[in-house]
Amino acid sequence: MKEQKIEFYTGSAGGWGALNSVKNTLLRQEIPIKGAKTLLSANQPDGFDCPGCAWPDRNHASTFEFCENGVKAVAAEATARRVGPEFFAQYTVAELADQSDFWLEDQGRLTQPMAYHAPSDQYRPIAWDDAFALIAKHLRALPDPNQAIFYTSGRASNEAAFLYQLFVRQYGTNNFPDCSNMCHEPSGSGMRPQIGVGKGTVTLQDFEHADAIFIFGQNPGTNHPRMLGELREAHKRGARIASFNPLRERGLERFTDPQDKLQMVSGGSTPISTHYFQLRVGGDLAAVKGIMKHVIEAEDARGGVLDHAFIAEHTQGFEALAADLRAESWALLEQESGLSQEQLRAAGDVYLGAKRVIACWGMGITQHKHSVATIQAIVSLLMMRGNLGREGAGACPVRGHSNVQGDRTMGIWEKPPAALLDALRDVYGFEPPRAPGVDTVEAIQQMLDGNGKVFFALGGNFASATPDTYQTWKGLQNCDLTVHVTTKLNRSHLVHGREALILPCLGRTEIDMQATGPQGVTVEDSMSMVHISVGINPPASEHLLSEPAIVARLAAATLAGRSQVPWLWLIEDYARIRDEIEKVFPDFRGFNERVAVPGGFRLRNTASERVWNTASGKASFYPAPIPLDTPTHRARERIKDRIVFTLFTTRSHDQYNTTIYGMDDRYRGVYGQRRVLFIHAEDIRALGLKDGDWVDLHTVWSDGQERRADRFKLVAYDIPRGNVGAYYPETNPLVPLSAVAETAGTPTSKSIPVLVVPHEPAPTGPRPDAVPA
Ligand SMILES: Nc1nc2c(c(=O)[nH]1)N[C@H]1C(S)=C(S)[C@@H](COP(=O)(O)OP(=O)(O)OC[C@H]3O[C@@H](n4cnc5c(=O)[nH]c(N)nc54)[C@H](O)[C@@H]3O)O[C@H]1N2
Ligand SMILES: Nc1nc2c(c(=O)[nH]1)N[C@H]1C(S)=C(S)[C@@H](COP(=O)(O)OP(=O)(O)OC[C@H]3O[C@@H](n4cnc5c(=O)[nH]c(N)nc54)[C@H](O)[C@@H]3O)O[C@H]1N2
Ligand SMILES: [Mo]
Repeated sequence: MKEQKIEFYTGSAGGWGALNSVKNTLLRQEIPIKGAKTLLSANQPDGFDCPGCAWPDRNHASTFEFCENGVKAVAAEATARRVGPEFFAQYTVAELADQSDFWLEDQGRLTQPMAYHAPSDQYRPIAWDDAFALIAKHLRALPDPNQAIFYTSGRASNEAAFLYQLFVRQYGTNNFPDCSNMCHEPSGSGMRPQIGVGKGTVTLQDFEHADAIFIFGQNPGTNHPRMLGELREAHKRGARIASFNPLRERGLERFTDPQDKLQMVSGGSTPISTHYFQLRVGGDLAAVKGIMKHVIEAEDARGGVLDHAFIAEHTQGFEALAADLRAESWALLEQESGLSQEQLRAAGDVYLGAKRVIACWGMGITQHKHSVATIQAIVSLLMMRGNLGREGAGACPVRGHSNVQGDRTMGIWEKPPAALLDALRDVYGFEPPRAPGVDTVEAIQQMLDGNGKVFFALGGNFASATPDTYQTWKGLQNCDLTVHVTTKLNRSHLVHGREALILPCLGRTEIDMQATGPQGVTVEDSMSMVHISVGINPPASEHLLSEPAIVARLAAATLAGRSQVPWLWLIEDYARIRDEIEKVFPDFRGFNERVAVPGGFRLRNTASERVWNTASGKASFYPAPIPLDTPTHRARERIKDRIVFTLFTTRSHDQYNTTIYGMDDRYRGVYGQRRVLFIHAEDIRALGLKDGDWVDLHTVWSDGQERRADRFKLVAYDIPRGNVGAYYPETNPLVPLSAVAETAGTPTSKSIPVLVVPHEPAPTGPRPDAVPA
């Protein structure tokens, strides 16, 4: 086992550390150096879209953009290791369930469809047609199609997602929980009523013109490394970059571009942030209000600060916002943000000093009770000076999964817009279900209630990614059938229904051969660019099917006699699927021709044209009171004699969501381990403990249920007092199902009230952790 240590990281993000890590990744996945060809094809016009993050490509037709974590994502898929029937014959499912998430994924690529065999508690091979027949039998037997649940993770291509939503709606339900429900749902929920689109308004070119870039609750050095290139260029141009984060993330401080030869040999690096605001967890709404209050006060004092023309022509609600800001107390803003009035005014001056401002945000904003209000405040801030719908300015929610935005565009949505349902009716001649379906948290509740009978997942790792882990597991185990379309073994395959299937699919890096030849799929990045992705590697096994083929064959088996859609003909040539997409979505007119251009095309974004698709035809300012009733506030009201901490859960540098690549978190100085708790040194003392002590975490919640996660090592860290941080998914058992963002339903994974107690072995009950250290 690797040495466990905590060692403060003094280098910049990127640099030789990144190159070394790539070398080790290739070795570990047993990818020969010629496998480097795979890496060089990522994000190339004739290659595949990187399955890592959704950050757009600088120039799709130029040289390879180096990205350490992109390499890890590609290598994880291109690994030489295999999990076939011989593997499954060696273990019972109970034995596999004793392994860590890291071990499970590390075994390699799945090669054949497998079915759960209860008498032996093992997975055994099954023929594809038999698998489809089994699912069809279950689905057709349900008295109500709403008893089936169809999850999606954001790697599915547009083509797969389009067929999937068409199939499921023809089958009869809108039950489409997806990873987006746990991710950027609040961005859409906040922006749609406010500015008429649920997506970011900027393009990569806007980053070349911005004078100031605000980054709220996002860790690009780990999760969107290619964004650092943009930030570095902006910094060199003299743009100001203001970061808001409870941790001083290395990637937001300094960066060495591994492609910059001079920096690499000279040991140089470029600073990223010009201003760093280390606010309190959940304090962003108060911080943004403080910045806005400074702007209003500047306007009231000297005038000429606001963009009055924009406000008059394009918006409504400004006076109410201004009145709310004037009345707000600095003391409250300071207390709730954890920043001083001076700091908030300094941030306000960065905003006022810039003609063009971009605001970016990530999970540090979306995973709170008041996330929707926070996002609307960020957009209001932009609008005060007309920083929306013009060059170099706008809103930039930085998406996670590489096609999560495209999946939503294609209709993977439990609350489908009427226009989509009308179009499906008109094009395909059936009446789609109109009632909304369940989101991710509601889906778990439905399974727990015994009313979710069939659970089908197009990708992802539902059992590990969702909140309230043991509740989720109970829900899944309550199902008659669970099915996972997947590339690698994960926890979700081991926490299964009475019957269960694992259906292995092609990854994006692989050649997808269909009747008319090799196929490409399309994806949409975080800035609404749609482009083609073509795999170059031979498939990991001859038995794999593509995701579109799996969906089409399942639809054909399930809807036999009920559907006019020529499912099997469509998958012979994916251009035919794109023709169907074009029939349903007007924005995709000329889809096949437009996507054939290297780099693809940008989908229309009305807000970036200052056209407001809202009820009022205008963009709205929304005044937002500072919430004083968050779960932490309430827990502190109840428990006065102990410290109630606010826990946020986050990603290490060596993971992709629930996929753990390794045990290091280099930029935060953590090596060889994951069960650590970042905590202020004074808080450790206040608890009567020492740095390095082992502790357990107990959620403070009021439903009488015990939620704990055990055995975390205290790491004294530069973090605000009263806040603690730890990695996801180890901490998911702590997130109550009922802790969700207002109006968006997103689990509040960045603010859980917890007690930190000295470690004691759990008396009974389930294993305390899904991922043993
Ligand atoms: N390599 C890699 N790339 C990825 C992923 C991955 O796991 N690995 N995941 C992908 C996915 S699906 C997503 S959604 C994105 C996620 O990318 P990010 O949005 O960067 O997600 P996190 O790592 O969860 O946390 C973001 C940051 O929020 C900060 N934070 C925590 N609480 C608060 C708060 O209250 N306020 C503020 N201002 N900051 C806070 C944390 O310190 C951390 O720096 O990345 C995508 N890309
Ligand atoms: N506590 C806490 N919980 C969180 C978060 C958090 O910050 N804190 N973040 C949330 C966020 S932002 C997200 S997006 C979700 C992620 O939730 P999911 O998207 O469900 O989870 P992933 O870990 O990304 O899924 C990984 C699995 O996808 C499968 N896979 C990989 N590539 C492919 C492919 O090409 N096709 C198919 N069919 N399968 C593939 C592999 O089997 C792998 O095991 O987790 C959420 N949960
Ligand atoms: Mo995400």
